[in-house]
Amino acid sequence: MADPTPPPSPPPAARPLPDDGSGAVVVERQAQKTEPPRMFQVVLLNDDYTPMEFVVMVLQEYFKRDLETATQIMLKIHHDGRGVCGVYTKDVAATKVELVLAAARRVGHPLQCIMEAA
Ligand code: TYC
Repeated sequence: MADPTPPPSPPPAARPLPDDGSGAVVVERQAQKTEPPRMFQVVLLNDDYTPMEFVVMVLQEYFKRDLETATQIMLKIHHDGRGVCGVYTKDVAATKVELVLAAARRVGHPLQCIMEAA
């Protein structure tokens, strides 16, 4: 009895590389297709209870700010209600938010840290 399943078709032939006859192989350039990654800003929010020193420490430890810049950012948050700590790719921003919230909760501070599209 005949086998009802047809034999598998051979794989499609590989597209030949361009050949200028010189024996050299030329690989064509691909048009650039990658977009730059979307960026996210990490924002600290003001509250009435988190000590200023803790916020300055967070800005130094997690956002690599020097003491003077960290103090300026902290004071901006204190006066304006919020301030940008840094701008990062999505995964890095999300990790920083988690680390800052964990550090604040460990010592009982209500500090709020969010990320938003830059
Ligand atoms: N407002 C707080 C205080 O007076 C200080 C503070 C600054 C808290 C920045 C949070 O993101 C913050 N102790």
